[in-house]
Amino acid sequence: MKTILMTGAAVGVGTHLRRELAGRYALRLSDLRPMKPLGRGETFVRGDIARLADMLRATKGVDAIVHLGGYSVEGSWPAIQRANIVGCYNVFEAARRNAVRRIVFASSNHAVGFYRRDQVIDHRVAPRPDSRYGVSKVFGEALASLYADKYGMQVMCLRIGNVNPEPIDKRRLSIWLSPRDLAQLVAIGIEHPAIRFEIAYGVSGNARSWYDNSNAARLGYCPRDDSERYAAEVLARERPGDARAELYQGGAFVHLEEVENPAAPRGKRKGRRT
Ligand code: 15L
Repeated sequence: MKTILMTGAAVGVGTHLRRELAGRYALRLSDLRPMKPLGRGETFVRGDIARLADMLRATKGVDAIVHLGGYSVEGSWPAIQRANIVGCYNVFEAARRNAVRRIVFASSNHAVGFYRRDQVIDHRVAPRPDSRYGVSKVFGEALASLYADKYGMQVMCLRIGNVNPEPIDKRRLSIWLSPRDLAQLVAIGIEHPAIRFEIAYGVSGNARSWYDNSNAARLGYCPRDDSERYAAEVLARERPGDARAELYQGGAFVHLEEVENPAAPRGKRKGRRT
């Protein structure tokens, strides 16, 4: 059984993915926060991605890395820089030094969030980040490309939409990714023999998608879920939003300076306007 390091495993996407991948891989979980309880087949290495020494320890002896760690919404430049620029570099560099050749990188829809909602985009479009956070994801994709070309690493960048058991609003009807479809994409990134450097959209087979996800399909992705079955219910509770957010795929990231951060302590989660 392959051993997979999952960074940023303690919250959000990591929580869903642990459940979906249980029994299929031995999971080495890593996070800043302590994690308990662990499931069968899981081990934990506490580590800060902003410290190379921690990442050298965490990546030693694994078969592949699923890099979810970092700052997961728009935030201040120091926060983004530390977690998503320095942190991302450390994960790739530690992998190289420890001869780990496979990485699935959690990029984001916000790398291309300034495309309009009336456009359908594929994996070849130029990046149009909607935030400092989006810029950091473009940086991660560029780093993946460098490490693939220069060091022969095999990297799948998933421009993840929104992972949730159900889509939560109108925008997410277009970018929803169910946990089991997420797991399918990650498994492709870990297993597919022909991956060098790939970009794919991390979305389910949503009828309202803004993406031409043909690169994922080429690699064998066959989504099992479509947000449409939730559409009537989601649209019934939708309230009109900011006009800028409505126009662009990135939603509120195009105009907020800080976006509600689910990982922040309670009472400190709210977004801040420009
Ligand atoms: C993301 O990239 C974030 O990590 C996540 O927290 C959501 O905000 C998501 O995008 C989204 O666009 O819904």
